[in-house]
Amino acid sequence: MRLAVRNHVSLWAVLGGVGLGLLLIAAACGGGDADEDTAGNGATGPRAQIAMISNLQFDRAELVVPSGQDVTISADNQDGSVPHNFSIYASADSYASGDFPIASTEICSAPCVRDITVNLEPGSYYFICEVHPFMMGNVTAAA
Ligand SMILES: [Cu+2]
Repeated sequence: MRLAVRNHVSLWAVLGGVGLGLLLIAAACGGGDADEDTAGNGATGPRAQIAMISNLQFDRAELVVPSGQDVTISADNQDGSVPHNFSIYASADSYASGDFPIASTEICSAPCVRDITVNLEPGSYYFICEVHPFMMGNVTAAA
């Protein structure tokens, strides 16, 4: 099960790299409508923030996002030079059973910021750093 998750993280890291390349292209060609786009990915709409801070922890255990629309979550790794990622799963059980995440950033070493965009039905979800599975919390999607 852990192997499956690790492979998946690698896949996402690859996809993230491809995505980053596309985003850089998009940024180079983009217009001036990205005032709120701190990561340069062209996304608009609601945003949420979470940070990885010193002593291997997130800056919050609860993240609330609007449901039923695209939300861009910025994961801001501020933890020295420590690698982290940010993944959302349907539940803790879903993570534990080796399911794929709903969304996942690549693993990057601080300082780095990585965005994911999710569109969640109302409800509770689980977030975790897959490098340090003790770093976790809940995402609540609410209308
Ligand atoms: Cu971590």
